Formats: sequence, C-alpha cells, structure tokens
Amino acid sequence: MKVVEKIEKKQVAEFYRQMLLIRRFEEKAAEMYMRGKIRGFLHLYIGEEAIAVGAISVLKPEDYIVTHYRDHGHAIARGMDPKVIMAELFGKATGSSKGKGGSMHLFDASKNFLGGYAIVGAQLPIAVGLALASRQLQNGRVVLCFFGEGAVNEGEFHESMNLASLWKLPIVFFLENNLYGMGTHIDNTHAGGRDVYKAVGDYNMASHRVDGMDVMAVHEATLEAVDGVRSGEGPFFLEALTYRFRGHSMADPINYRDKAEEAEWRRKDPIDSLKRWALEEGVLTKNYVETIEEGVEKELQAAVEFADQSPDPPLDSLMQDVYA
Ligand SMILES: Cc1ncc(C[n+]2csc(CCOP(=O)(O)OP(=O)(O)O)c2C)c(N)n1
Repeated sequence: MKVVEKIEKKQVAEFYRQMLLIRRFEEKAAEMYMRGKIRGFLHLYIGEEAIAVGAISVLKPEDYIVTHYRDHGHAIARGMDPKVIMAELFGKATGSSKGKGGSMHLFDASKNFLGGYAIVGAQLPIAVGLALASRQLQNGRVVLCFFGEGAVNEGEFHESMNLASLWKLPIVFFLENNLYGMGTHIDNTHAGGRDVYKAVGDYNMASHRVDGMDVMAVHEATLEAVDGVRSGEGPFFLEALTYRFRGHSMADPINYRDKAEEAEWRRKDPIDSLKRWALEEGVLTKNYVETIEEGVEKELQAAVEFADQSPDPPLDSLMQDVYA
C-alpha cells in the first residue's frame, strides 16, 4: 500500500467503506441476476474498485464524470444512492433512469455523473466536448473520463487525444487496463505493446501509470493529474493496471484465462490489501472496520428491498423520454 502522507484516517475509512459497498453491491447484483430479478447485460467491476474510489475522491462536485458500461463502481463512488442504482438494474420506475437505462447507462445529472456508455470509446468525444465547454465557459470544471484498453484502438480515441491536447482542454483520461477486452488479451489487440500510457506522448500529452489495485496510489496520482489540469496545463493521461475478477459480463464463463494468473491478481485484492494495511498500521481499529462492514450490509439490504418493492414503469410511460 502506498503511504500517502496527507491522508487522514477518516479518508482511509471512507475508501474502505466505498470499495466494500461497490464489491457487495455487485455481489448482490450477481445474485439478483441469477434469480432473474435483473435481466439484460450486467458487467461487474469486482477487482477494480480502487480505481473508481481513489480517482473520484479527488473531484469537486461541479466536475464531470463520463464512463463506460462497467459503471456501477463509478456511480457509487460519485455518491449515487445504491437504492436508486439497484432499482435501475431491476428495471423499476424508481431507478436512476426510471428503469429504462439499466446497468450500462447509469446517469445522474445532479451529480454531474453523465453516463454510462455501451459503445466502446463513445464516451471519449463526449468527455472532450464537456471539457471544451468548461474551457469556453471558464468555469474551472475538470472532466474525468474512464475507459478500458479496448477503447484505445478505436479511431475516436485518437481524435479525442488529438483535440484535447491541441486545445489544452481540462480533462483527465483514465485508462482502466484490466488486460482483457471481452475474451482477448491486450497482447493480441494492441500493436503498441503494454505501455499504453507512453503512446499518448505522440499527442504531446503528459502521462503516468499507477497501480490500480492500490486505492491510495490511485488517489495520489489522480490528485496530481487533476491539479495540473485544473491549473490550465492541458489534459493528462493516467493508466491504472488492474484486473476484473469476474467474466466480461454475467454471460462469460471465462475459459480464456490462466487460473494461475487469476490467483496472482486475486492476491492483490484492493479491498483486502487496504484492510490488512490499515489494521496492521493501526490506522483503523478492528471495531471500526466491523462497524463499517455492518453499515454496508444494512445499506445493501435496504437497496435490494427498495428495488424489489418498487413498481414497474407504467405502460403509458413506454414512449416517454424516447428520442427519435
Ligand atoms: C464500438 C464497439 N465495438 C465492440 C463492442 C462490443 N464490446 C463490448 S465490451 C467490449 C470489450 C471492451 O474492452 P475494454 O475496453 O478493455 O473494457 P473492459 O470490458 O475490459 O472493462 C467489446 C468489444 C462495443 N460495445 N462497441
């Protein structure tokens, strides 16, 4: 665990609470999917929690977040209510998009959490547009845009890097490199090798790689990146190395990965690592950790009950909020 000097105990406890909330939320979601309560696509973020929590902790409320379809972690770290997210997954009228968006399209304008995009790389030009608006309006807002390594071979990735750098836009591009795009390893898809963060040097953009399993390291790296971006230095590219512990989606039996590789990454579990470190170093007491864990369980129980008891969207809302 990276030792970050200025971090307070309160912040460490909050990192632990949020990461655990995301992990348990998704375990519950997987269970509800198996029971047929959640249908359609469900992509779990389990294993990658340190990134959403470490990075989003740095933002101000007025900053924007745009992300991909593996979005539950980002939404929870941004403070969206797990009840409302679970209801959205259940397709209920009380969900964040009245049950019409589902898992891949979480959205909350009041928190400047602007989605949840299912098309790989589609969030990048949207994020660049938001950053351009921030610069034109001079409102000091920074955009944090998450994507996977599958997006870096898309044309719009390169267009986005180019314009963001050319126009010195206030945006942090955050690559969550979990090594696999669906069933394919990065070595079989990316000609530029494993050091993706170095490639944006060609766009004259500052970049850095961080351990995506270490919430403290992610927090510190994002803090530096956001500070520079906010002060007008232009965009920053951060790459975090991570691993999704589950399949690409609930439908993926993961028969393309080496079990020894999986076991090695599981040993780096970001939640276990933080807990072990915090207890060993006396940053948090066992009692306090247990109180956090109980709180998370209660919150999730309430979320599932809320989603289950909420009404379906009424039939006459079928054509509402539909743009054609
Ligand atoms: C433009 C486009 N091409 C293909 C797909 C199908 N698809 C969905 S997810 C995915 C893999 C993306 O992998 P990555 O960006 O590494 O993110 P991860 O799922 O690993 O978080 C693909 C190919 C899509 N949704 N959009």
